[in-house]
Amino acid sequence: MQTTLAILKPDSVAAGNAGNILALLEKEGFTIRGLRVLHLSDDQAGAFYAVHKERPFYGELVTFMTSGPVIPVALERDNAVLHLRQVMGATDSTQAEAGTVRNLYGTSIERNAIHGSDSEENAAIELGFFFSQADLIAAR
Ligand code: FUP
Repeated sequence: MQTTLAILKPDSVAAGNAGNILALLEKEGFTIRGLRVLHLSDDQAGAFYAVHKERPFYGELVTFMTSGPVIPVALERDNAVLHLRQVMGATDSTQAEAGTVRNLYGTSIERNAIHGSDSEENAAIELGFFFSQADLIAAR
C-alpha cells in the first residue's frame, strides 16, 4: 500500500464539487486516511509550490490557491501515486482525458480542480505539509 496527497483546489470547493470528487476517488479504490479543510495563506501556498517559483504562472497560481478553502486529502491504495495521476488527467483541464477529475471538474490549466503528488518522494514531503505522522497512523 502507498499513500499520496491530493488537494481539492479552491475551484472544486467553491463549485460544490468536493463530495463528487471524493466519491470518484473512493470508487477508484482509494481509502481516505486524512482530510482537512483550510484556507491557505500566501506563505503556505508559496511554499507548497516553491518548485515553480521561477515560472511565469507562479504568482497567479498562488493567488488562485489562496482564493478560497482547499481540502487536502491523504489517499491510500496500491500504486497510489501513479493511479491518482491517471485519475486526475492532464494538467490542462481542456486537454484532460474523458472521465478524469480535471476533465469533469476543471475548467483551465490553472483552475484544474485537483493537485496530486507526482512521485513517492514528493508524496511523503507533501503529506508532511498538511498531516502529522500521528494523524495518519491514528486513522488506521
Ligand atoms: P500537475 O503536476 O499536473 O499539477 O502540473 P504542474 O506541476 O506542472 O503544475 C502545477 C500547477 O501549476 C498546475 F496544477 C496548474 C499550474 N500551472 C499553470 O497555472 N500554468 C501552467 O502553464 C502550468 C501549470
